[in-house]
Amino acid sequence: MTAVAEAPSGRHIGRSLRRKEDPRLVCGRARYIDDISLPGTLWAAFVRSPEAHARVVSIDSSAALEREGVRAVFVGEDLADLAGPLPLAWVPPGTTVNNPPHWPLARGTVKHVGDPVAVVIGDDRYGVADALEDVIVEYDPLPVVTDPEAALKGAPFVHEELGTNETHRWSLGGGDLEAGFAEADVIVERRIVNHRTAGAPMETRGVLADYRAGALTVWSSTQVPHFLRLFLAILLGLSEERVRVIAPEVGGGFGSKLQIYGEEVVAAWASRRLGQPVKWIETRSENLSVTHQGRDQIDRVRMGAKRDGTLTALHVEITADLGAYNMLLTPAIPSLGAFVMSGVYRIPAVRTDIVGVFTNKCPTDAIRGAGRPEATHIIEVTLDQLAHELGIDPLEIRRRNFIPADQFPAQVAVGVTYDSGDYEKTLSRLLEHVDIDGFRAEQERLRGEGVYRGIGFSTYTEICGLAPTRVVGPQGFGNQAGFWESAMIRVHNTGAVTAYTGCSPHGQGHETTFAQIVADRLGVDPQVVEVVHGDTGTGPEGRNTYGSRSLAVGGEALARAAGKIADKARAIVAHKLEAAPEDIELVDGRFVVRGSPDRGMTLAEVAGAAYLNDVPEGMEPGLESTAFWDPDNFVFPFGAHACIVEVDPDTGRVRILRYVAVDDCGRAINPLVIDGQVHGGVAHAIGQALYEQVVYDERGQLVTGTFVNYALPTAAELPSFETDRTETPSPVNSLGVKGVGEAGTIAASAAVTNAVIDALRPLGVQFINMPLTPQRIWEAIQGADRQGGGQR
Ligand code: MCN
Repeated sequence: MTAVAEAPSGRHIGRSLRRKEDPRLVCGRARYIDDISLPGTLWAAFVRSPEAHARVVSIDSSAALEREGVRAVFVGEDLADLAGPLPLAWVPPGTTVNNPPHWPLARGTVKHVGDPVAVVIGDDRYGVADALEDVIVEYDPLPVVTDPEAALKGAPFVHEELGTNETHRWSLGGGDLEAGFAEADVIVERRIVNHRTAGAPMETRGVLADYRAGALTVWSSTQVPHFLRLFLAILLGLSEERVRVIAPEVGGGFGSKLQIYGEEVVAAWASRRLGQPVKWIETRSENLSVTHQGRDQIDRVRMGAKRDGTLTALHVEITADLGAYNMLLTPAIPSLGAFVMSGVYRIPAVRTDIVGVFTNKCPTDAIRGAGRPEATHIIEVTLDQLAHELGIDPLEIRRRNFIPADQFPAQVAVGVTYDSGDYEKTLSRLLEHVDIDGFRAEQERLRGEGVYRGIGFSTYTEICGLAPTRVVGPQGFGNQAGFWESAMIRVHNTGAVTAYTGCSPHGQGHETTFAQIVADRLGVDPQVVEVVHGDTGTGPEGRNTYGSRSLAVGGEALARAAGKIADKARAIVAHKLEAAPEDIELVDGRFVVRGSPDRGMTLAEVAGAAYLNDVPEGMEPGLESTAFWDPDNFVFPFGAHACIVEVDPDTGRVRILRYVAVDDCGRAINPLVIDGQVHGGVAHAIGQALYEQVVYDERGQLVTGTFVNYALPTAAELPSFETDRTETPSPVNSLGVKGVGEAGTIAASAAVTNAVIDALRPLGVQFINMPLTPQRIWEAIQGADRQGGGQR
C-alpha cells in the first residue's frame, strides 16, 4: 500500500470555499445540452412501444414522411451497418452472462414499454413530436413477465431464444458459513425487498451529434464522455480520435447518465447519414420510462449470532431484477454490494449468492450507490432485527461487532482489505448530537399519549474510488480496461492555472474542490485555477465520474500533476536564485530559499522564466505536466447515521423529525461540498425509504411515468439535516481522502427503516419493507398479529 506523503500544508484544502460553479448555475448562465444549437440542426423523436412484450409486425412511416419538415424515419433494420448492439462492458468476474443483443432501435420484438422501434427526424422539434403519431406500428403482443421470482420458474421468456429468464449466477464469500451458523445461538431470517427506483435527475438526457468532414462531435448530457467516445467509435466504425464527445453542463445524473444509450448512437448515426447535426432532448416521461433504473432486488437474508450478540455468519441470496436487457454494467451492479457485505463488522463467514433475472421492464444499472445501498440496508436492518431478538440494544450490538480501529488495514471475510477506519469514533461523535437516553425516556412518555416516535441507526462502510487496475482490470476481474485517472496542468504566463481532469462532474463541485488541491500544491489562489472537464478533445484520456471515484483517483492525479510542476518550479527558482533545488520550499504562495524568506519567486514569476526558456541547462521550457494515477486499493469511507421519526398510527404517515449524519471520508477537501453531497445523498435514500417507487402492473405497463405518481421528495418532506465529520485519513493516496458522493444514499435507508420499525414495535409491527408509504404502514399496523416476515 502506498505510504501517505506529507499532509498537504497549504491553506485551501479543508476550507469551506463556496462553489465556483454556482454563480453561473443560479443565475441561469450555465450551458446545458438544450442551450446548444448548431446551424441546420435537425430534431429526432423516438417512436416507442406501448407494449411490454410484442412482436413488431409492421411499421408504416409513409404518413409521417408526408408531413412537412419530416426528413426521414428510420427503423432498426436501417441501422444494419452498426458494428454491433449496445455494449455490456463489465460482467461479474468469472461468470458468463446471457446477453441477447440490445439494439438502439428494436429489431423484430420489443421487450419493455418504451423500447424504441423507430426514429423520426425533421426540421422542427415539435414537428417531429407530432409526426410520431403518424408512424403506424402493428404489434403482436406476447406474454409478459414482471415478477422476478416467477420469471425464474419458467416461461414466458423475455428472450424466447434463451429458454430461460436467468441472466447469470455469481457468488462471493469467505469463511465457513456452515460452521458459522452451527455456532450461532440465534439465526434471524428476513426477506428484504429493495424496490426499483429512478435516477430522476433535474435535467433529462439529451444529445446533439454533428458529423462533418469525416469527424464526429457529440454533445451529450452524460457522466462518461470518454466511454461514449470509445463506443461511438466502435459502433460507427470510426477511429477513436475522429470522435470528440463533450459533456456540457450536466444537470445531475445519479448514475443514470453512466450509460451508452441508444439515442446517442442513433443521433450520431443519423447525423452521418443525413449530413446535418441531429439533436434529441428527452422528455420527463421518457426519462421515467427508458432511462435506466436502479435497485430492484429481493434479498433472502440469514444472520447468525451468539447470545451475547457476537456475529457468526451472514448469508444473503439476492434475486436481482435486471429488466429486459443488459446495459453497460447491469449484471455487475448487485455484485458491488457483495464486496462490503461484512459492513463494519467482524463476521467470520459471509456469503452473497446472486441470481440475475430478465423481466419485461426497463433495464436496471447503476443508481447512486449501486449495490452498496442494498448491502447496507440488508446488514443494518437485519442487525436491528437480531438485536431485538437477542434483547440487546441496537447500538450495543454494533459496538460489540465493530472491526476495532487498531486492526486496519483490515481484511474481511470476503477477502477485501478496508484501508482505514474508526467506527467507534463516528458512532461516539453521533451520540454527542443525539441524546439517546433522553430520547428513550421521551419516547416512552409520548407513547402513553398515543404518539409513536422511533430512532434508527445505520453504521456503514462502502467501497469506492474505482480504480485499482490490478483488481478491476485484465489481471483482476478480467475487464479489458485500466481504471486510473488522468490530469494535465498548464501554468500560463500570468501564473493562472488550467487544470484538465479526466473526471466528468455533473453537480459534485470539482471545479472548486479540485482547484483547492491544485492551489495548495502550487501556492496560488483557487480563483486562478480553472478546472476543465468533460471534453475528450481537451486533456488526456479519462475514466470519468461515478462510484465516488473522482476525488480519490482524479483529485489525486491532479495533486500529482501539480507536484510535478512544483518540482520544476523549485528547479527553476534554484537556478534563478543560485540555490540548491532541495532548499526551495513553498511558503505562503512563494517558492523561497529555505531560511531566506525574502529570496523567492511566485508561480507567475516562475512561469515567466519557464516561457522565456530561462531554465536550468537541459530542462525543457514551459510549465505543464501530465499525471496518471492508479492506486493500489479502493477507499472505504464510513460513518454513523441516526434518524428520528414520528409515525401517525391512524394514517401511517411518517414524519422525519431529525436526521443526523456523521461521515468519515478521510481528509476533507471542502466541508461545505461534503455537506452538500451528504444532504443530496441522504435525500435520495429518504426518497426510496418513504416515497419513491417505480411500479409496473402485471401487464408490464408503467404506472409511475410522471412526477405525479413517482413521488420525489421535496424540501417540504425533508428535515433540516444535521451533519458532522470525523477524519480518518486513507493510506491509499497522498491526499488521505476517500469518496463521499454516495455515502448518504448508502447509509440512510436503513436508518429510516429502523426508526420506523422502532416506532411501530409497541403496535406489534416487527418488520416492514420499503417504501414505507402511509398505506403500507397502516396495513402493517392492521395486520400486526400476522407479522413475522417481509412483504413486497
Ligand atoms: N470531497 C471533498 N473531500 C472529501 C471527499 C469528497 O471535498 N474527503 C468532494 C470532492 O472533491 C467532490 C465531491 O466531494 O467535489 C464528491 O466527490 P467524490 O466522493 O469523489 O464523488 P464523485 O465526484 O466521483 O461523484 C460521484 C458521486 C456519485 S457516484 C453520484 S451517483 C452522485 C454524486 O457523486 N451524483 C450526483 N453526487 C452528485 N451530486 C450532484 N449534485 N448530482 C449528482 O448527479
